[in-house]
Amino acid sequence: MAFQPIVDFEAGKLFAYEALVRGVNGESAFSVLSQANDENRYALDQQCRVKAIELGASLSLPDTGAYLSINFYPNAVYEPAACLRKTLETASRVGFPLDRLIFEVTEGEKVRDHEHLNHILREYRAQGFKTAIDDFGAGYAGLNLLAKFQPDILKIDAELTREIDKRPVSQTIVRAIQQVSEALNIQTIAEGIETPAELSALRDLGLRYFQGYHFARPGFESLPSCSDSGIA
Ligand code: G
Ligand code: MN
Repeated sequence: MAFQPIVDFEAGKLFAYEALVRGVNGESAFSVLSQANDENRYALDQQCRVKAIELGASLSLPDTGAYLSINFYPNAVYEPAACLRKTLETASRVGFPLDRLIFEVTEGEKVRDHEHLNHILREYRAQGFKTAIDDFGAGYAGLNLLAKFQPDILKIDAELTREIDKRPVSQTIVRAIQQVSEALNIQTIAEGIETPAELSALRDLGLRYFQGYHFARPGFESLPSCSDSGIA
């Protein structure tokens, strides 16, 4: 597992660390996940969560004041309550506070059944976890999913933030996403920030939370700091 910071730029503090699965030789999440099939995807998804929470606890992540954000694959979740049992057991075994967990659902995988995803997100919320829609603007779930379920957090896809300082159309779209989110009381995180110019353009659009190489690359089995960017 690698961990990448998400910063609260307004408060000058770390907001969360996203746990990202890595191969034994540092292969990307995409490479690891594409080796799973319909039979073992559920077990892999479970194992990733267990590992993220165990490692987060052993790196004293809760002491940083940041949340731990875990990705999950909706098609790997059969029955959310049963699926969460192992997560809850792990958190309790290693002493990881449950109110410090965020679950991100990625739209990258075609969501076969919106009702199923809606059901999962509602169950996670009922358990007191924060919920996030990942890669918003890419993939399949987009506005239809948002109309059905309003998560705590929307993560705006890196494709939309890439060189946003030079792209008036992206600015218009992100401005609109920000307005919708504010009206729905949803926090937004801009993903994939690589340059000061992107950060500055997004700050002008009212964004507060950021993730990307500009702040820190994912740290393999470590919690990178963002002190170079003035983040405590
Ligand atoms: O789909 P999701 O947003 O969870 O994917 C996160 C992936 O994006 C991670 O594998 C991470 O290494 C990568 N990533 C994070 N920040 C940046 C960035 O600023 N630029 C690029 N190119 N990739 C990034
Ligand atoms: Mn993610």
